[in-house]
Amino acid sequence: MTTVKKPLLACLQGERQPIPPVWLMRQAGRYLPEYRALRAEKGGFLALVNDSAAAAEVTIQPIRRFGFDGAILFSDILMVPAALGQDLTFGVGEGPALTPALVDHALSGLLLALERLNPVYETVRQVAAQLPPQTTFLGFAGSPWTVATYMVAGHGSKDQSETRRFAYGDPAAFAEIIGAISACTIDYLSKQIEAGVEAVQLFDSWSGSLSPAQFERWVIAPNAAIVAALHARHPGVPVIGFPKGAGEKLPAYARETGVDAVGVDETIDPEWAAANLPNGMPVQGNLDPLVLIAGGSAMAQAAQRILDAFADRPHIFNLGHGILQDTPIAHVEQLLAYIRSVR
Ligand code: 1CP
Repeated sequence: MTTVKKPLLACLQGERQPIPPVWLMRQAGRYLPEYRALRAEKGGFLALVNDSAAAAEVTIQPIRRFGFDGAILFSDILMVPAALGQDLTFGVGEGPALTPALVDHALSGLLLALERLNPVYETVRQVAAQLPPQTTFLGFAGSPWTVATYMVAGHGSKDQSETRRFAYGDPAAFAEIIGAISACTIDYLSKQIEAGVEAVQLFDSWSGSLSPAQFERWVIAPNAAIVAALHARHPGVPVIGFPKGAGEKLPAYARETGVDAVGVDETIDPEWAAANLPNGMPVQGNLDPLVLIAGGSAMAQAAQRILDAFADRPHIFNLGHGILQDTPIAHVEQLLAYIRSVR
């Protein structure tokens, strides 16, 4: 049997690739007409996530269209709160709602519903059976702090102030929430790996709102615990950490959590990241999703700057945050052609 090389997986394992492997955060989603059609047919986002055959199809759609080096499981970071016993809904034109919100309801009052994650593992098995052999399959979960911001407030927010206040006001109760999310996340990611994903990413979308001491306690410490548990159970399976908004705290995050690779958002200068992240550590990022919408020479220049800055280490080309809904498909094609042709 010949084994096919997977450039993204090799890069995550520390081998620099001559052409950086590429995938885009939120690459399965609303900028794709084939996604919108299937979502309408299934009657909404959660119906899509819970229908494993449809979720597998959505995971593969961007691979079929663009040939990205990585496929990311189609699910959501809020499946963990659902498994911990909150009811999850997405109202039309609104963000997610989780009830009861933990700002006024004890964690101990929730009834665990881990079976709500079973359709996700079935999606993983179906995708793993269908992906092209050179494509790396990525699982994911939210990091405890980011997931907690939704569980405590019951909804998304711009500055996470309800959850930050809760964490200062009752750190013992908040530590229990973080502990419960962490335990569930370890189990969830382990089962994704057992079902067939080859690497996992921890999304910490709201880590940028924390003070340095709170960042140490609610971002670095729980992520370190999750990474250690995953490495013990699944040696060799890379973990990507993406602490969006971490800014100058990024090098400490990279050193102290034990992640194998670090995601860099678009607010960070790639040359600063290259100079300040541990030598040889794989980095992922960090094109501004808005310059992908602009396209043309602005996009090519921004992409080149990132390619140059990370030329000496393992680099996975990605956006600095999720792809936006109004991104022209032609610009995604041009970006891929550019990355794969330069040098
Ligand atoms: O079709 C739709 O209307 C649903 C939009 C949507 C999609 C496509 C949601 C609701 N979730 C997802 C899928 C999703 N979410 C993926 C699958 C892979 C992919 O799309 O390629 C992933 C990795 C996520 C991760 C996620 N969900 C994050 C972390 C990453 C990030 O963008 O910061 C967060 C914060 C969420 C919560 C969430 N889910 C959905 C929405 C609208 C939100 C954000 C709510 C808010 O802004 O607070």
